[in-house]
Amino acid sequence: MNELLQFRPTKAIIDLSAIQYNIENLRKHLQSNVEVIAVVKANAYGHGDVQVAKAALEAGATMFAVATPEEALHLRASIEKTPIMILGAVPVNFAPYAAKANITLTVFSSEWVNEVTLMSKEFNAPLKVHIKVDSGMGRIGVRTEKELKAVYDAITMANNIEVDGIFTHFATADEEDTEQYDHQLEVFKELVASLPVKPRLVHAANTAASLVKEGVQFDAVRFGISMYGLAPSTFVEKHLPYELHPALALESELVHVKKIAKGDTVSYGGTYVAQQDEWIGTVPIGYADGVIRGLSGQEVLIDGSRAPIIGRICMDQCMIRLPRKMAVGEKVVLIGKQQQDEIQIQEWADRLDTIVYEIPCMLSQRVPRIYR
Ligand code: PMH
Repeated sequence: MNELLQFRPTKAIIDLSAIQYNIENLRKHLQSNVEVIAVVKANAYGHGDVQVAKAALEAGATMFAVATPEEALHLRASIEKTPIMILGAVPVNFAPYAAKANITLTVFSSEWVNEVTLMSKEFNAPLKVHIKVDSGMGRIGVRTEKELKAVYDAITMANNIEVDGIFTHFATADEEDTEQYDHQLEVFKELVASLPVKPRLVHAANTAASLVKEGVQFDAVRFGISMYGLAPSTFVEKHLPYELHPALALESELVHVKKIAKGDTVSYGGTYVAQQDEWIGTVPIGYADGVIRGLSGQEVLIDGSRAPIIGRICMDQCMIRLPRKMAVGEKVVLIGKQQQDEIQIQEWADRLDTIVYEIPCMLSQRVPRIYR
């Protein structure tokens, strides 16, 4: 959206230099031949796929990962050459589009390969695939050498399909206990070793494994959450090899200020009752923007002080209790820094009893993303 055509003051500000800083530091941490696959699925975890991808490319990422065909095509419309892989299962009828647009697919079923083989004569370029190994995540992938061989052989028999990579995904790389992680790594290594030829790109590590584990970098790492400056878990946060710079801030402004009297109530249900005379500010952001009702009680920053969201959060607005009388137009920081204080995404995640990943993903399309 054109910044000049934004009238509502609510916005997410994305600092692309923070994203680049996080990638550049990852690259210093990795061995020099290890590639960085920037995970930009779900609109780059809510940060904006195209803008993040371009910034990541400048910082040295060599491939992008998304979740769906639609996400891949959306990115391909702006990114001409860099390989884009889809991490999820895709329907057979997407294969011709993938071959044409140089989109790499994830495969784990020989039936899928056989169906695609029937159409592959018409591909004008070979279809690149990465074989997914389910080493213990229990989501998608081949689980045994036999299943792997069946998929691999089916691809070898097809003319126009090329194994570009093989990968797996860890369920517990961000936890202190390494038992399941160790087992998954073992299973993956065994399955990779059973292939007659090593594919170009073997990859397993997500953010957590890339930052805190040894011997798991293989040819590439898939860097998601910490590209955006967020630690995958409190365990990883304690062991980070470098400081992360959060990329997202969420800001708005007061659109109305009033004094209410002791006993007055605020918002739906009248659940908030003033205990004394109070100054209340209205902020034009609500649950339709992703500031869900569970965030009632969460503080915001205003003129360097903390002010709580009071009463029920409405669809498009919420109210905060001000430390004193303030002017309409006063800046409100819901996520990010103001003066000496900062509200981190972790604080929201703790309040909502969830993980940091969910927070930027839940900021809706209505919140314009502004790039700095
Ligand atoms: N690779 C795969 C296959 C993924 O599913 C994800 C994240 C990543 C890499 C990146 O992980 P990171 O952000 O921890 O670096 N996937 C998800 C998910 O499905 N739910 O939460 C995160």
